Amino acid sequence: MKKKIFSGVQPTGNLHLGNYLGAIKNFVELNNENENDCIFCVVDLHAITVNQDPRELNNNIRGTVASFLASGIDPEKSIIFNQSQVSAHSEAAWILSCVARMGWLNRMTQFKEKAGKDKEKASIGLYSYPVLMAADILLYDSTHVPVGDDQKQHLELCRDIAQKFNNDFKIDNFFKIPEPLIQKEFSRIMSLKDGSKKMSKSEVSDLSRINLTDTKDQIINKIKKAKTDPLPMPSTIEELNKRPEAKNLICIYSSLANIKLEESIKKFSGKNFSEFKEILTDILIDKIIPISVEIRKLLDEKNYLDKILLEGSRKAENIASKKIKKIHEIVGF
Ligand code: AQP
Repeated sequence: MKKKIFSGVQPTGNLHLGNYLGAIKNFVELNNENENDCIFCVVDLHAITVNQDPRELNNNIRGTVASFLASGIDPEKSIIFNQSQVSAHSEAAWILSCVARMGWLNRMTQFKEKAGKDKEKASIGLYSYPVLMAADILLYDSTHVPVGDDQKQHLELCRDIAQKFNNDFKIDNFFKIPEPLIQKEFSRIMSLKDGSKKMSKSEVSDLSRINLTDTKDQIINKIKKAKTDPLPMPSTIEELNKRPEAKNLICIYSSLANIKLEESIKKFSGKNFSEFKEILTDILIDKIIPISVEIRKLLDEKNYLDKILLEGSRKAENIASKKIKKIHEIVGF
């Protein structure tokens, strides 16, 4: 069956190794399978759910496109565009927010984490973000959504919204019920400074993440400073599961080397972290530096990046405007 793939990335800063291993690596594989229709969206409407400097946001939109291209997404095969340029996203989000239930949204753990203790001061957009995400996916009749593990709950909500809309308006199968595509292993890369926290663009310390734009020296320095523990490298999965920082670094190695976790454990069992860190640094340099060099090159080609976004948004608009028209008819506008 032909897969219709949709996924989004927020232009909230430099893309990092977590975005790459959790999502973009998967996007590239799907883009390379010829039978798929892929749409990769720079979700700028999502980005403004927290404060953004307008000029930085503008640069980050191009930066995200540059990261897509440098990682291997081919704009001839996939649609690449930014969400704000296709108005159907905002419109569908409003209609779906009248279908989604407060109780469903109240369960979303990402809102609780991002809003923190000061929930009252969080934007309404941050709270209703998963409804906009559902609109993004459903407008394109997406069948599969490649995401990192942190988005699993939002995908479940999207499925619930689609089902409720189909039931409320008695139209079987109007919205396709999308399947998440979450990698079985290595779907959540953690901070280099704290193995219990997700690697994230918005984390203040740059030492917590490897950015896709990092230089060789930055990668060497960050891995040297990455948190470990005083014991030698673990020998079993059980042992690994009790040591979050060691686990994260071995997962990063396994994912980059495309090998099973068990194989990596066997390879490094009983070794010192310093020896392992050297090998990890080498593979990171090998895989990330070509991407980093290409991103820098593309960032100098603003017109080219803008042209890709413009062409992508025309193609996306063409699909989304038809779906939103049908939604209008169904709800009685
Ligand atoms: N640490 C991670 N490990 C695995 N996958 C991850 N993703 C993000 N962080 C990790 C996946 O990358 C895709 C794009 O994510 P996003 O930028 O749209 O939003 P996010 O999940 O909120 O990412 P950040 O880095 O944490 O951004 P900020 O700090 O701005 O909130 C998604 O598929 C996500 O699962």
